[in-house]
Amino acid sequence: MKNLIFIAALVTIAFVNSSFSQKIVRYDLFVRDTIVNYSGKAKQAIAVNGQIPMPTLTFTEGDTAEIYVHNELNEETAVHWHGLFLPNQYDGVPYLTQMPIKPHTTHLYKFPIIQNGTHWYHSHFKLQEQIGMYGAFVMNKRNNDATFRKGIDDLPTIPVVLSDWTDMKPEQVHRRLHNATDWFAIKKGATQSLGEAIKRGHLKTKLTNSWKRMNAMDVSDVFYEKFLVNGQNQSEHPQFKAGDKVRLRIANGGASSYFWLNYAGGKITVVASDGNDAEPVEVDRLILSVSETYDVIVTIPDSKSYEFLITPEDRTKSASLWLGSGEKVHATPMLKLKYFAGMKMMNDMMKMNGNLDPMGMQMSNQTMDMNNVMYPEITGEEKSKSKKKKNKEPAMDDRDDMKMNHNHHDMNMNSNGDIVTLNYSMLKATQKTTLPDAPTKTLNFTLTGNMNRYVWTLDNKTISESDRILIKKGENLRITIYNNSMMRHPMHLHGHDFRLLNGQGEYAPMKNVIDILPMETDTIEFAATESGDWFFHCHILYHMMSGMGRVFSYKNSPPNPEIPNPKLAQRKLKADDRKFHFMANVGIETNGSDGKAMFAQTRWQISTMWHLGYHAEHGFEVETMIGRYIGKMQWLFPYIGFDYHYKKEGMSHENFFSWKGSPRNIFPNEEKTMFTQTSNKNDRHTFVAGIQYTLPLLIIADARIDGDGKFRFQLSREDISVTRRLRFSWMLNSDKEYMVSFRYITTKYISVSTHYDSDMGIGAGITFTY
Ligand SMILES: [Cu+2]
Repeated sequence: MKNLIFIAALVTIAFVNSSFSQKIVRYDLFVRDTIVNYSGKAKQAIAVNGQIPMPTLTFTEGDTAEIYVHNELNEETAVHWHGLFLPNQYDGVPYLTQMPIKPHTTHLYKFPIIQNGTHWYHSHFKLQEQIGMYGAFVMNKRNNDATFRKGIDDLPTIPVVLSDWTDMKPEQVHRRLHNATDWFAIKKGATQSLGEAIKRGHLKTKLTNSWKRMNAMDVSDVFYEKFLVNGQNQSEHPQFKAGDKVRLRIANGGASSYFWLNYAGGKITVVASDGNDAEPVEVDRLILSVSETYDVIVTIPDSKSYEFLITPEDRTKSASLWLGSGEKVHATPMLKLKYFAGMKMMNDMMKMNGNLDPMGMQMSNQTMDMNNVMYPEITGEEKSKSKKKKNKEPAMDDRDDMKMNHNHHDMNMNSNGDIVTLNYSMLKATQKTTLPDAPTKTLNFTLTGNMNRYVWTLDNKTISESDRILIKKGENLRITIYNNSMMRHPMHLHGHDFRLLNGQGEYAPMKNVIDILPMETDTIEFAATESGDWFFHCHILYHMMSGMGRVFSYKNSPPNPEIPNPKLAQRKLKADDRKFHFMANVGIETNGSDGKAMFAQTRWQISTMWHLGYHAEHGFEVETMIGRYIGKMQWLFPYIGFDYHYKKEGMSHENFFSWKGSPRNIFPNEEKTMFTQTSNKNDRHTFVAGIQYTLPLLIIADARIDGDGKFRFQLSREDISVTRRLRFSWMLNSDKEYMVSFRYITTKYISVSTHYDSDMGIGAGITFTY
């Protein structure tokens, strides 16, 4: 019996070998809810075949992949094969290339493997990628492949999947980002409050930053509890001996984290990017943007265990991969970012109209990293004015550092020696990559964003606000992208590799992700060889879900059998970035309760404010308004609303008992006309129409007129960060009302608060923030 099975197995292998290009490699992926504990707290996540990351799928070029996705979740899913060339209907983008996989059903992805290299795969459905749905997808070369590189392609390899873990539900992360709470900054120690600014001698920097209507400087948006390498914070590979070389196939599966890589055992040799071979280049470190892959080779120099250190760009924490066994050799840790130096740099680049100004510098291909001003290992440790008072003028202005680094030969230099950092201009393809002779269609995009409202767009339009871009099979596309936002964006193209025009001429490297730094202009080009609809988007998950992308649509494509109802699919696709997010602020204080609840999305906001006194004579007031944010910077906000106010009749000092947000006269002898038809009515309601504008220093000017023709002008500023957790707000208006308040943020949802206003007097209590 055993022999029979053996013979059967031999026959199967023989069959597979004889039909070389027909070999079918099957994987079954069981997608299930799971509970994980990365941070000391049990949290819900998604595991595939019981593991996070998802299992590494391995193929050889020429195979046919048959991947059965068994959706055992109680929600839909869809899986995207990142970087793969495949028929459009298997690309895995819900509502674009397929309908989502319904709960408790199985979906087959079947496509020929026609390339090789390190890629990865992940859920493209909502925010599932954040909680476990990412894994490595490795396609080996055939042994007789003409491009097989001895000493590279025959080394032992480890797939390395990097990721970020938050204990917060990703939907909550997304909601919070849109509501501009600075909870993540507090957790990261990146508040950059007035107090911290004064302590570090950067008051002027901070004020200039506010003057230019910015809140703070940061390189990433989300606070993460843990960073993971292959699903662990510390990953051990003791099997390597002194002198061994190992090839790491690294994919950044983080939802929104960039990762720095450096190694305790010496140089890192980069041999491929985004699955495409590159001429080997030795560096001390490199940064992986979200969704990029790099293949690197490192050597284990001695009989010790060497740290391959993985540090998120915000340098809040790290993860490590250990190679070899024995005494642990640590890699150089990445020192904390100098946020105020970054803020100063950003101030210099920011024009008053909200556009960035590269000041005549031609920036591209990561060759000039403006963030260098924040890196202590490049520009020196932060100087604290309070500690080194004698040193009146800092020895070197941060700006001078930047200028010194202007010349890109000096870019990676510092007094401690060279730190060679990989940038795109160092990538060179191993073979010519020139496109076929064909007509070229040229496109230009500007990457745009609004930090305060977390709006991310191309040319100030979200996916739902823009049409599909029609392209023709057989033509070439050349796309120039300028980043006019304050964040870097890893732009990813589905289903195609593009040439990155990086100065390597005919050997321009092929990639499918291009990370574009603020103020950089980069150009990519690709041959339109497919059919169907292909997504082009920022791979920061929360930017993509906010609408930062476009769809390239081939003209005259055959209908996609996976999209039976294109109209419905289109509507669903557009729903993502049109979503309204809820937020609320509820104060319970000794003199009353006031609060605000709102629904907001990219352009619209609907909100209700209320003001309730505890005593009957305090009365109450409710105002509901709807408005639309106008312009790229969204500084203009016209609105209409309805105001309702109730108060007991015959009150002698009503002026003390109305709300901070409403126009009430502080002088009892004056007749109130703002909301009153006549001054002695106790039940008043009126329409209001107004316009808000965000002034420098983030002061909101609000001019409005009500149904009785009364005009009011108001200035206010919310949530000035005094210290890391203390916030100060004020308001003043033409009805001679005023308000000041302090709020000390104790937890994610709760602040201790106090406020004084011209109507209600002083009060203290608790404010809930949702
Ligand atoms: Cu982005």
